[in-house]
Amino acid sequence: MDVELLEPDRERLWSHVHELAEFAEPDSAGWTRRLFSEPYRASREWVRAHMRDAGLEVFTDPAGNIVGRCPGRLGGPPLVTGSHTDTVAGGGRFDGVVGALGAVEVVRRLRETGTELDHDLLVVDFLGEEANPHSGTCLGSQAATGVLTADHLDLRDGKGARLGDALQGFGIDPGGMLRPSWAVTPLHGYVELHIEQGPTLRRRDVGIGVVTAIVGIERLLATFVGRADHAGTRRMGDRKDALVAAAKTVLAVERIGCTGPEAAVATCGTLDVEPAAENVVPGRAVLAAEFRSDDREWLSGVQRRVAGEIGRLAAENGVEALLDWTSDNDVVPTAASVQDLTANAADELGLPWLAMPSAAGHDAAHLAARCPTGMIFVPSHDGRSHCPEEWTEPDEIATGVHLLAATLLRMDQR
Ligand code: HGY
Ligand code: MN
Ligand code: MN
Ligand code: MN
Repeated sequence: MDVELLEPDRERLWSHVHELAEFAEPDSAGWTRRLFSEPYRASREWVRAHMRDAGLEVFTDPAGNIVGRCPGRLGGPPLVTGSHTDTVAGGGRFDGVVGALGAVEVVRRLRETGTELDHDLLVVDFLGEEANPHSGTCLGSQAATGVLTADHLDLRDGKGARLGDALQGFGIDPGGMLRPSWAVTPLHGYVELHIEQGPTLRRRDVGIGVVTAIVGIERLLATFVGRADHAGTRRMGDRKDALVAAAKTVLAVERIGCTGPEAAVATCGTLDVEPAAENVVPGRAVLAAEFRSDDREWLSGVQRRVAGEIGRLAAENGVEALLDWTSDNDVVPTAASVQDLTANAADELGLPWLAMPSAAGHDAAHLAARCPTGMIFVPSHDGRSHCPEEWTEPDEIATGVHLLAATLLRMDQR
C-alpha cells in the first residue's frame, strides 16, 4: 500500500473542523462547547452522523463515548484512535477536534482507496476530556478504561451538584460510567493526533511531534473558611479573612511552579469568594490549583510542600484550610514501539519530526494503561491554546492526519 495515496482531503477536513466549531455556547468567548452544555449535546448528534456518513458503524458506549467501528479483515483486538470534541470555556476550534475529525478523515481515505486493515479500527470521540467542575479531566476515557468508582459519581461542583446527577441530566446513565466497556478488552494499540498546544514545534520549525511522555497532573481544591465581618468595624488585626489567605496561596503556588524543574508548572485557575460583597470581610474562598510535570519525583512531593505552605498561611490569617486533592494521571510514558512506528512512518512520508513530551493532559494518558499508546502533535500558532486565538494551518493538520493514517497502517501490520 502506497501511503502517499492516503493523503487526506484537506479542504473536506478543514470544512468539517469549522462545521463542528459552529456548535458553540452563544454567551461565551471563542468556540466554547463544555461538557453538559446544550451545544455539546447537539454536537454529539452531529459527530454520530458525521461518523456514519464516513461509513463507520456508530455506537455510544455506556460512558457516553461515541465509538465508530471500521471492520477489519481478521477482527481481533481493535486498533483505536480519536480524541475529544469538548472545549474549555473560551476555547478554540482545534484542541481535540483535530484528532477526532482527523481520525474520521483517515477512515474516509481508507475506504476511498479500498484499503482494508487486518484489525478492526475504532474511532472514538471521548466524552468530557476537559476539566469539569465536578471531577478533573478525561471523564469518558477514565470511565471506558475502568478507573472510575461510585465515589466519582458523588463528586460535587462548587454549587453542590453531584456528577451523577449532571450525567443523568445529560442523558447518560451514571452507572454506565462504572460498567466495563470496549476499552477493558484487549486492544491492539492507540494513537491520538492532537495540536501541541505549546510553542515548541513552531519555534523549532518542525511540523510533527512524536510524543514521548504525557505530564502527570495533580489537582487541588482548597477551601479557606474564615469569618464574614463588617468591613468597617472589624479591625485589621482581628480578622479571619479567607480571601487574603487564598491570595497569599496563589502567590505561593506560583513560587512553587517557578522553582520546580524546567517543565514544571503550577496554576491557580479559579477563585470563588463568599459573600463577595465589597463591604464584607470574605468568610469563605475556594481556590482551584493544578500542578504538572514530567518529573515524577517533583510531582510526588507537591502535595506535601503545598499543604505545608497553606497550613502556615491559613494559621497566619486565622482561617481554616480544607484541601481536596485529585490526580488526573501520573507521568505517562508513551510506548516506544508506537513512537518508533510513528517516526518510521514520518520518515517514509519525508516528514521532519521532533521527539517531545506533552505538557498537556490527554485521553491517551488513560489508554496507555490498556495498550501500547502514542501521540502525534501538529504545531500550535504562537503556542497558544485554550483560547480563541488557538490556530493550526490546514496544511499542518492535513500532514498530521496523513501521518496518523500511515502510523495506523504500520500498527495494523505489527
Ligand atoms: O488540560 C489539559 O491539558 C487538556 O487540554 N485537557
Ligand atoms: Mn485536548
Ligand atoms: Mn484542552
Ligand atoms: Mn487532552
